[in-house]
Amino acid sequence: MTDNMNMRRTLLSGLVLAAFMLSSGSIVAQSKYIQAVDEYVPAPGQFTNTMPKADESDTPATMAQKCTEYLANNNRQMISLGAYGGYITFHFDHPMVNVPSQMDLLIEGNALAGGSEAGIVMVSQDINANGLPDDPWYELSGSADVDSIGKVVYGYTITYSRQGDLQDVAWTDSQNGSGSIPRNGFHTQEYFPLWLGSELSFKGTLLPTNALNRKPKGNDWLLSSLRYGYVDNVPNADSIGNSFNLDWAVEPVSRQPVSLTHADFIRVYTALNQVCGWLGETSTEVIGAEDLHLEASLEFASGIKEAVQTVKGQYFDLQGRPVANPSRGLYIINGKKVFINP
Ligand SMILES: [Ca+2]
Ligand SMILES: [Ca+2]
Ligand SMILES: [Ca+2]
Repeated sequence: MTDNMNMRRTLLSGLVLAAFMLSSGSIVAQSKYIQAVDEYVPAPGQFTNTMPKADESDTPATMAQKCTEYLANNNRQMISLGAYGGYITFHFDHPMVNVPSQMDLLIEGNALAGGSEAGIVMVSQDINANGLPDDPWYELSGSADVDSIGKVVYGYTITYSRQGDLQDVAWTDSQNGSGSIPRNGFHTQEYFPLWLGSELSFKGTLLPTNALNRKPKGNDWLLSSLRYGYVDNVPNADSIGNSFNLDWAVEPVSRQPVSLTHADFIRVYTALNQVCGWLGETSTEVIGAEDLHLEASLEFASGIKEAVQTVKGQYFDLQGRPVANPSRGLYIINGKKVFINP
């Protein structure tokens, strides 16, 4: 297939931030690093309320802003997602294109060898073109899907309940399990996220526990790395081990593969529910992310923009998809936004 045909196929199937393009007039994308954090919803944990620092006066908006300051422009300050389910959502200053058969995204954590605190990556497209991560999400399938068949729980849910100030945090889950995130002597602050009330639920994929205490009478924990496809799973020096491919996208529960031209939003969540003695709960950490092919992403975005703005007489929806017979709503034609009321 020629490059032109590839581009044409991309144009026809592509979903883009049309509103962003129209308002900016041209694609101004300068950075391969995170532009901003949209959401930070950590689970309880020994680093929660300290990475970043939080108190009762914080809100989802102030916490997202703090996380943006930590991660944007490759600032590389560490964010902890807490125990199972805790997540962060971020975006680049452009749609991140899926280059077929190539890794698209690098996400770095703080894993040491033998210290995997695996987190799962989710991706989403801004289908409703409102600039918010309120659209369907897909997971990037990692090696547990093929290496641990029958041991991964899909559609797992957990609920954490704050028991009072400075108490262990209790949890129950969809497997009839219960337990707690225990306090320890190293971290004396409240472990339940202070700006998020007293009950928190998360849903996702639960990986099989990876921790082994090599000295049962002492405390010598090995948290084995998975083979590929997880954040905070291998040291950052292993760039391939910290890279992700949009080709791996699947429906979160059915695991049906999904073909994505690009992603507008990226989410990472802690995918293990385990506590390891003095190490405490397993929590994924994130220090940054990078679009591995900025040039291709920009080419993708400007190709769509050109079609939307220069193809005459064709209606496009707000995601840049050509529409033959528009029903009632907002469309773009001849480079202008119009309201159609047939
Ligand atoms: Ca790819
Ligand atoms: Ca949206
Ligand atoms: Ca970690």
